[in-house]
Amino acid sequence: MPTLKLYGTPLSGHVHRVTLLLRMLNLDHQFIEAGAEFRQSPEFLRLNPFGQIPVLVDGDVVLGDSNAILVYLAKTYAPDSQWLPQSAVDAALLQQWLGKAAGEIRYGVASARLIKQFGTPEDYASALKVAARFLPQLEQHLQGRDFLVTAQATVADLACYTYVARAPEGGIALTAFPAINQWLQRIEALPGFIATPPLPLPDQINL
Ligand SMILES: N[C@@H](CCC(=O)N[C@@H](CS)C(=O)NCC(=O)O)C(=O)O
Repeated sequence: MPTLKLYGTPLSGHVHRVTLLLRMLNLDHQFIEAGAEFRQSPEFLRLNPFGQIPVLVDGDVVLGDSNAILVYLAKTYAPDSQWLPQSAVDAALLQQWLGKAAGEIRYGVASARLIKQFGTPEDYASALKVAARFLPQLEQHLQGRDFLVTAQATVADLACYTYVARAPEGGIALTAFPAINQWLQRIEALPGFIATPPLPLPDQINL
């Protein structure tokens, strides 16, 4: 098997979801640090013209986009496993949650963390508004469920995990969401789980 290469940074939630699946599938890989400057280099832009991490290199296959990489890894290295359910309905629901990861989660809790921790020029009020609508919806969905799509963790859970778990690093408290907290703990108990390095917590807002 060719050595898998993952370009990323340890603090990126998009990269972290891929790291989680690689570890949970026991796939050896080389982690290549790709900071902001390198991401603009011709060498990196040849790998991903969007200039974003993560990028996965698997032999001749070069893929950007964290959710696309999760699907590729599960289909290639764990077909017929819990990670990518096959029924039409479950596969569709999984796509729905990957969409939430790239939509409401990216522009809500993840945006708040980018602003508070890295000074990214995004709109904090808008991030809070998106999070304030989405987190109660997620809480309601998780009431009476262990995971987002099926009774076991899928790539959708990994895609949605990191930025929700790290919402307090963006100043958004999770204390009012018991079902979300239990879901986070279930993911943290999966074999191979590793956390992102913790960042200092700013003052917390209860949504
Ligand atoms: N949709 C992409 C988003 C990835 C993303 O936003 N990555 C950030 C780091 S967390 C990045 O590379 N930002 C640099 C940029 O957008 O120029 C994915 O899921 O991989």
